[in-house]
Amino acid sequence: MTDPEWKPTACILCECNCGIEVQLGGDDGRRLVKFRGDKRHPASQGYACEKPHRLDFYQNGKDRLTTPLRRRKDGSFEPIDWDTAIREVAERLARVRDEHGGDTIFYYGGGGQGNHLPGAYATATRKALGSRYRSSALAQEKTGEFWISDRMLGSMTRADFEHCDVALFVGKNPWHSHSIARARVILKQIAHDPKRKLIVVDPRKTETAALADIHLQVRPGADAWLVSAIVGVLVQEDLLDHEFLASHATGLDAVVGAFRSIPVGQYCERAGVEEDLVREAARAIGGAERLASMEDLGVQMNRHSTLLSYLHRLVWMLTGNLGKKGTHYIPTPLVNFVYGASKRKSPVAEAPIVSGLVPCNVIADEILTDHPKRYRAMIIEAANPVHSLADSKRMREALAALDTVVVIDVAMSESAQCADYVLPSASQFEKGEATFFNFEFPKNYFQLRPRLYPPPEGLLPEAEIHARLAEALGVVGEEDYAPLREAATKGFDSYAQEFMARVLGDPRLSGLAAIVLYRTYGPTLPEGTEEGAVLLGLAFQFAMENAASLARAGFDGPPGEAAGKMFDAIVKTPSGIVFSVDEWGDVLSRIKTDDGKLHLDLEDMLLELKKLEAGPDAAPDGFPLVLSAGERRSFTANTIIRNPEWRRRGADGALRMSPGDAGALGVSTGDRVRLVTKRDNAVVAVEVSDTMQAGHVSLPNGLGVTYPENGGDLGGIAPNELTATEDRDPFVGTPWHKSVPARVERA
Ligand SMILES: Nc1nc2c(c(=O)[nH]1)N[C@H]1C(S)=C(S)[C@@H](COP(=O)(O)OP(=O)(O)OC[C@H]3O[C@@H](n4cnc5c(=O)[nH]c(N)nc54)[C@H](O)[C@@H]3O)O[C@H]1N2
Ligand SMILES: Nc1nc2c(c(=O)[nH]1)N[C@H]1C(S)=C(S)[C@@H](COP(=O)(O)OP(=O)(O)OC[C@H]3O[C@@H](n4cnc5c(=O)[nH]c(N)nc54)[C@H](O)[C@@H]3O)O[C@H]1N2
Ligand code: SF4
Ligand SMILES: [Mo]
Repeated sequence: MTDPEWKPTACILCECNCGIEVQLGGDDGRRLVKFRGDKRHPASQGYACEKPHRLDFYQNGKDRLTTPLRRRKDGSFEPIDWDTAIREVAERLARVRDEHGGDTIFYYGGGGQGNHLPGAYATATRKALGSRYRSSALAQEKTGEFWISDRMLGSMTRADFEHCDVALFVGKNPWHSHSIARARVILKQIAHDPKRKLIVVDPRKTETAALADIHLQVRPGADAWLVSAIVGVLVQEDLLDHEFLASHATGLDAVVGAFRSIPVGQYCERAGVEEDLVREAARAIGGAERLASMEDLGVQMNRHSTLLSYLHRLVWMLTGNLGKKGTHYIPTPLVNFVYGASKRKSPVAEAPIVSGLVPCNVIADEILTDHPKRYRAMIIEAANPVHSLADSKRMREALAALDTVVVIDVAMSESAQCADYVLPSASQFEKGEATFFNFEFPKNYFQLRPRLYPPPEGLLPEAEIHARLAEALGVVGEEDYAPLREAATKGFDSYAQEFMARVLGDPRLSGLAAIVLYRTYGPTLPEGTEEGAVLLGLAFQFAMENAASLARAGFDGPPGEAAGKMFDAIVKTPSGIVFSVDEWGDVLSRIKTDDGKLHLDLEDMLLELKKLEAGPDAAPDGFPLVLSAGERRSFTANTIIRNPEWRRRGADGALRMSPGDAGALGVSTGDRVRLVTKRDNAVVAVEVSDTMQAGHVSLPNGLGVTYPENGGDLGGIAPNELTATEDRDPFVGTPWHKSVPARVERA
């Protein structure tokens, strides 16, 4: 029977987290049976793509974990009860800390596309253990962008595609991957308006490229020549916004000097795109009143990725596209997790730490060594690094070399299969949950989704898991909680006062604030939102830093009061609230460099630019093709849904190949081929597609995961069985997954 009540929640399959409403049904009332976009959600406004209709495959997957597990000596797992699990995990991690130092306990993950509260609670466990190094998926995609952004303007930026007249996407296919709210609606609006232009840089004729006015079908891996040619045209044809640059930027002369002599024609040829088309695109960009642009994995997981983040920023900075409606802006997220490089380096590889994250590609190197500072234990939470990081085999080997691996997940992921202890968490529909991927402008929003129903017996939300771990580690307990619980009964004001004095004012407790909030304020919150308690601390911080934005959203008063009002609205508004209202005029004053100006001339990047003169490397012997390992398609969502049947289309996870390359090999759609890289090889079905250019093959992301009862057919192959950790960016270590040298043989 289906319950006709529509319950608000969110889709968890990509970072947009569109608000949706669901009806529950099935024998136990726990199946997600009907879906619609939630019109009350401030960002998605009723929009949803085809994927949330299949969310029951996540919620009721056959590989959901049901109890804590401990690895036996023979490698198999045995169920244990929670008390045993928490006690033993705490003891083993405490022993590693005492013998080798807390900084040898590495933390990976903290949240996927829809769940960022685990990472917030894990701060307490990490504090209790003295764990200092951590990473997440962001350190294999976004850290180059963060680092460059931080140096050029001291902040992150996003773009207002809804109001732009020229939209530029570089290595990004928003039709499928979204990343901007209501992507398909906005793309169609731009495409169908003759006064607006859509420019796409992608080696494939993607769904987005098919809508474009100008498709720059770059040779895979050759974007650096293409984007420098675009900047070259902007400089050489003087399409710069001199007035804007004179008041808001420094370093223009060095940049103009570097690009004045770029051989545009030669660079276009190297990029495989006609010079006339590149000039047309550059003129459209230079002439735009309002340009909005975005780069993503096509360049961020590719050769020259950090240089490309720099070149891409030059494109819109030189043309003055910041701080006006329809251009770029500096958002006010609830949590700012985008910042630059720290002075500290990773302990073994001495790799740069950007935004607090160790580059994913060095993690295995930091374990598989006899260096005294090597990591000895790892906590993996809401992430699947054995599948998602370069070189899965090496990652497995690294996990096997550790003293203790603890995985906190909902399903028996590839990473959980390598754990010593697996701690099963409530799913994202069985607890209060939220993400911090909110960067809208001028109105920014936040949604705390209440759970749809309690978790089954045996599963705990991460907030509870971390509270129990910290308590078992002996760093916090009833005596700390009691006065705060008492204050909570007297209302918000007295709680806030007591919290400031006892927790924030006490160095022993301040690092444990998340779980103190959960234990003492959580119980006062509306049913099903208890895990939102940590947001109270974040609301305080936001109120201290962004009082004006908060007040414009209706939450005014001194910081404590404004934060209290905002938090109250969050826990009582299940479809999400607008918590920050900005003005376009504020954007330029948010540039946080030392002199408040855009820094255009990054010396190391201009040196990198110079190196392009030598031209692209030749393909290595025996690998004539370029493999993009990890394309977003209609039914892919990282490894969030593991049952291959969830995919309505593309169930076999085929390798896309151009008709010419397929013809030369004598294969057609459905045939199986052997895909070979220097690291390994695998057999996969082929899809011959005229969206592909000759020499380029492409595999979907997130496939080839184990699933019970599928007869061993994983539905596609796991891309990182074929990738290597050393193929990475020289600056921030992001992988080159989009241009892996490869060859294809008949199977
Ligand atoms: N359906 C779906 N949506 C998702 C996800 C998902 O798993 N499934 N994942 C989410 C996540 S975690 C992320 S980070 C985003 C990523 O979103 P995108 O970056 O848009 O995703 P991809 O398809 O990996 O890569 C984008 C494009 O890069 C192109 N590309 C490959 N090689 C090159 C190259 O050399 N140069 C250029 N210019 N382009 C190249 C590919 O053809 C592809 O169209 O998507 C999010 N949205
Ligand atoms: N070759 C190649 N590799 C790639 C990419 C690529 O394009 N090519 N893309 C990369 C990108 S951009 C990303 S973002 C990463 C993603 O890779 P990861 O960040 O490792 O994440 P996911 O695959 O999303 O795995 C999320 C895990 O969280 C679990 N989970 C779901 N809900 C919950 C919950 O409520 N609590 C807990 N504790 N766990 C939960 C799921 O079962 C799953 O195991 O992959 C990257 N890897
Ligand atoms: S765009 Fe992303 S969050 Fe929105 S419905 Fe589609 S997969 Fe879900
Ligand atoms: Mo990602």
